[in-house]
This record gives sequence, C-alpha cells and structure tokens, in this order.
Amino acid sequence: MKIDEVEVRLVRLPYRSPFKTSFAEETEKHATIVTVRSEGVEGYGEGVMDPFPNYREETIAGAHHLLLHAFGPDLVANGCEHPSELTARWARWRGNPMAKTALELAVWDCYARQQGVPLRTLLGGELTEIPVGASLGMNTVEKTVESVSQHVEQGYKRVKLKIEPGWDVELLAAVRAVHPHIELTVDANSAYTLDMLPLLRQIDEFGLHYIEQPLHWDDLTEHAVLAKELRTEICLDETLTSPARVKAALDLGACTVVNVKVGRVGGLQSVREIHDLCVARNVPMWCGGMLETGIGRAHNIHLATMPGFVFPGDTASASRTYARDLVEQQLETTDGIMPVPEGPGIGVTLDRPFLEQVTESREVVR
Ligand code: OSB
Ligand code: MG
Repeated sequence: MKIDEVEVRLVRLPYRSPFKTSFAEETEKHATIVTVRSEGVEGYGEGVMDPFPNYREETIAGAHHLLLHAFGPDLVANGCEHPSELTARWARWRGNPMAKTALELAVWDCYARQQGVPLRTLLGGELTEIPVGASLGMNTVEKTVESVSQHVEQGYKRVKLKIEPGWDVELLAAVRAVHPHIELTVDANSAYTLDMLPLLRQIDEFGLHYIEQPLHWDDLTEHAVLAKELRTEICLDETLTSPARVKAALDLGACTVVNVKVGRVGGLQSVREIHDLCVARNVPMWCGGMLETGIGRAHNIHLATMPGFVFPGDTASASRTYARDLVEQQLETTDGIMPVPEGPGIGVTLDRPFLEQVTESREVVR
C-alpha cells in the first residue's frame, strides 16, 4: 500500500452522563481519530489515550507527537505491504501501544476497504453478530441496582460493576439481593492492595464470574498470589500491554481470563497473537472497551468476532454513552446482541458535519 497522507484529529464528545471509576470521573471523551488515505480510499482508527495518564501512562499529547513525528512519517515514507507488518516495524520505538494502534487500525480498515472485504474476514471472524455485556460506572446503590435491572431487561448477557474499597460489599449485596443468578463481574481498575485480602475475600462470596484488575495497574506477581487465595477467577486488563505480557501473566498464574483492548496491547496484529496464545491454552478472552466513538467501537465489534472471544465483551450500544456519534450507522444491541457493521472495512461511514463540529485540532502528515 502506498499511503498518501495521515490525518490526526482530536475530537471532544460529551458523555450522556458522567462515567465514574476508581481512577476518575469523566464527563466527556477526548478521542484521537486517525484517517489514512491511500489511492482514493480512506481508513479510520481511534486512539484511546486520555489527556492525563489515569488508566495507563500514555497521554494524548505524547501520542500525537509520536503519530505526527514518528509513526505517521514512517508510514507515508515507506508505505506497507500488509498492515500486519507495522507492529514489528515500529518496535524500535518502545512502548506507546495506544498511539501505534490508532494508526495501525486505520491502515487495517483502509486495507480491508481496498480488498472489498469486512475487517472481520481478514481476522478470521465468522460471526455476523456478537453477544455483549455492559459496564456500569459508579453511582448510588439505588441507581446502580435500577441500572442493572434495566440492562438485564434489555438482554445484556453480563453486567460489570465498577468497585473500589468501601464501594463493593454493600453494593454487591444490594445487586445480588435483586439478581441472585445473573452473570455479574466487578472491575476495580487497580484500587486494591494485597493487604486488603480480608475485604477481597468478602467480594469472593458473591458468585462473580471474575474480578477484573483488582491490584496495581502494572502488576503480575501480586495478582498471582491473590489468584491462589480466591475462588473467583482473576481477569487482567491494565497489566496486559502486549502478547509477551499476556504470556507472562498466564505462565505466572496471574489471571485465568483475558480482557483484550486493542489499544492497550498495541494493535490488531498483537490481538491476533494473544488470540492464538489464549486459544492454544484454553484461556477465555473477551473484548474490553474504552467508551469509544463509533470508529473504535466498530473496530472492537469486528475483532470480537474471532473465535477465542468466548465471554461477552463491553462493546454495548453506542447510545448508552453518546447522544450523537461520529458515524452514520447506529451501533445498537438487540437483546444483548450487537450486529457487526456490514460492508468493506469496519463498515461505518463518518457523520462528517458532526465530526467537523467536535474537532478540536487537525494535523496532516504528507
Ligand atoms: O477498565 O474496562 C475498563 C472505560 C474506560 C477506561 C477503562 C475501562 C472502561 C470501561 C468501559 O469499563 C467499557 C465501555 O463501555 O467501553
Ligand atoms: Mg477494566
């Protein structure tokens, strides 16, 4: 592929309601939207960096610097034969998986559109719809129980609650009192430490499908210790930043369930490697989310069609998060099932007037 230009936009999009986790309360999305143009065809990618390093270390400022001065110029200068080669080529620039992914995804989308096939086909995904769950931000106990009931009624296949110390046992007791048997998980986003084992043992009593990232955001060894102490399975999110890191986590026994976020692991080629590793070891995977706009959400839906994604993911209806999206297609579930957008690439087209309206900055590498 000859790449004519790379466009990097920062967009700001209000959430319909604030999203509160153990690490932040956010009211709007700051998304990096990358467009690649190749011989008259466009492809789109989305970066999941935040303005400040609350979830992992990457920031929008650092990522845009690298996109405009490292990865973008490399791609325009050298093109590529196939999008799968980019991760290895960019390995000389260490880390920064989210920044690399924003551009790699755009190249995958563009390549699939040029071939005239849906992205999922390039990834070996045969499903045309995927089962999904929903991730609920922190709220009052009463509102959370009500929200769980609404999502269960809407057919979501699993509900995930955000927790932190002091916002866990009481909440879980209230939800389980109303919904004793639903597939329920919790996500601590690194809010606990190993010396809180007695509290973690209480959380262990609620029949959770798994507990997501209870300990430090880069830890493997303490999670391996905790895994031996709990009946509930541990799923890692923040810690898993590459295929090598996933392998280390599984070898150490730090987790038995894998949350895949393409941005966190450095792109679709890394997702494919993690997928094959988890399938070979019989480790269940699911597709996480970062409250993406329709571009990142469509990418997530396509990658979650791969056969190793056996647990429901976080790729819920876009309308839960946004009043108006960047894409023309409605990415909505029916009875907890999300259809895969049809057509070449990720199968979505841009709502261009709205994209212009919410664009904060736009820069192009030629
Ligand atoms: O830990 O999974 C997480 C959102 C932002 C940052 C981290 C996480 C999340 C979510 C939301 O849980 C998932 C979604 O609906 O996209
Ligand atoms: Mg998580």
